[in-house]
Amino acid sequence: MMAKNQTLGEFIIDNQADFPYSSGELSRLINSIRLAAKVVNHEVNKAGLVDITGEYGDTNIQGEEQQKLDVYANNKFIQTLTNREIVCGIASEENEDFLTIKGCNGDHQNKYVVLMDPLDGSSNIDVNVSVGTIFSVYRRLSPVGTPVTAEDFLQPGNMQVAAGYIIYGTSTMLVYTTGNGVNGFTLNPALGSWYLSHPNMKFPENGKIYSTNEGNYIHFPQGVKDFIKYCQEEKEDRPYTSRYIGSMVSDIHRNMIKGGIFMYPESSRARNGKLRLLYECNPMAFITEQAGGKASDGFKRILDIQPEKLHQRTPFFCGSKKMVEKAEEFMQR
Ligand code: AHM
Ligand code: MG
Repeated sequence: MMAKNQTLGEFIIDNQADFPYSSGELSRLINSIRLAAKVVNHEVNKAGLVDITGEYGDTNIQGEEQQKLDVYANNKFIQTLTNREIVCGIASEENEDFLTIKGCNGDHQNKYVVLMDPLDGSSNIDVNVSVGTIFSVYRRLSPVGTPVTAEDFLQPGNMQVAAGYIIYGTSTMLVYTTGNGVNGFTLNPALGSWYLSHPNMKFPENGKIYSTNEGNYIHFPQGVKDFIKYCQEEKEDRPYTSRYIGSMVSDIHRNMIKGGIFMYPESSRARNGKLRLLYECNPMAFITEQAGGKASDGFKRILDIQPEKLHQRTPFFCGSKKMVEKAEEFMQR
């Protein structure tokens, strides 16, 4: 049931029975994410006021320089998730290895692992452009009562029980799925409440926006070059519009509402592209499929890839079904 002006809290209670394992734990997990998101949102909004932005000095596992807000968001989400008796392990784009979380009795009774990119697109912070948080949730495979293992995190995306993102944009939204469609909630910052603003979100089957970093054109595989030329051709409903924020959450969020395709392909400089399968592509692919769209590496379904490493990268094509199919057609020629 979807009441008007429904808050996220009410929505979670109303829809608890739809969760794959309706023990209430997953609800509590989503609850802790919405809490951390509010705190991070508050900090992101202040970024222009206080001297919190800028390089932190540290380099993360990807060899990129971390900015202060990445670190802040990472710590905040870890802290909030750890304080609840739900999560037995967390893997983050900002940490080299996964973290093992013990319950308050020092045991390992908790059932879920969370993988996240605490602040994606953080190079956009300094210029006041939207950033996002991405999260992905799995049931552990290892026996309850034992410490988590790498296998708990290296599950294919089709095993996700929940995934979502927070977009810190002109308004702040939390969009998530538990495998039963996609719903979007907008934060009222004055009250600190999330309201159901985008029930049952769906990618239009086809679209007119393509989003990719065309500066890399020369390094793209021929299939991507040909698809881009197709998008630019004056024929039928083309040329399409090009829109690229450089903040994946925002690019995909816009495309989900308006219809479009987002691409971060492999290139002659980066054989597997840039984006991480576990922290970025799998959760966005789960949401995309739940919203009727499609997500692929150009050849096969993202959610069926068996991960081998935590920080594995993959080419990524994601968006309106027909557009992704068209891109695949060019890739596979
Ligand atoms: P990040 O995790 O270091 O922030 O990088 C991921 C971001 C995505 O949000 C975005 O789509 C992409 O990097 C942009 O990369 P590029 O500048 O190469 O186009
Ligand atoms: Mg990222």
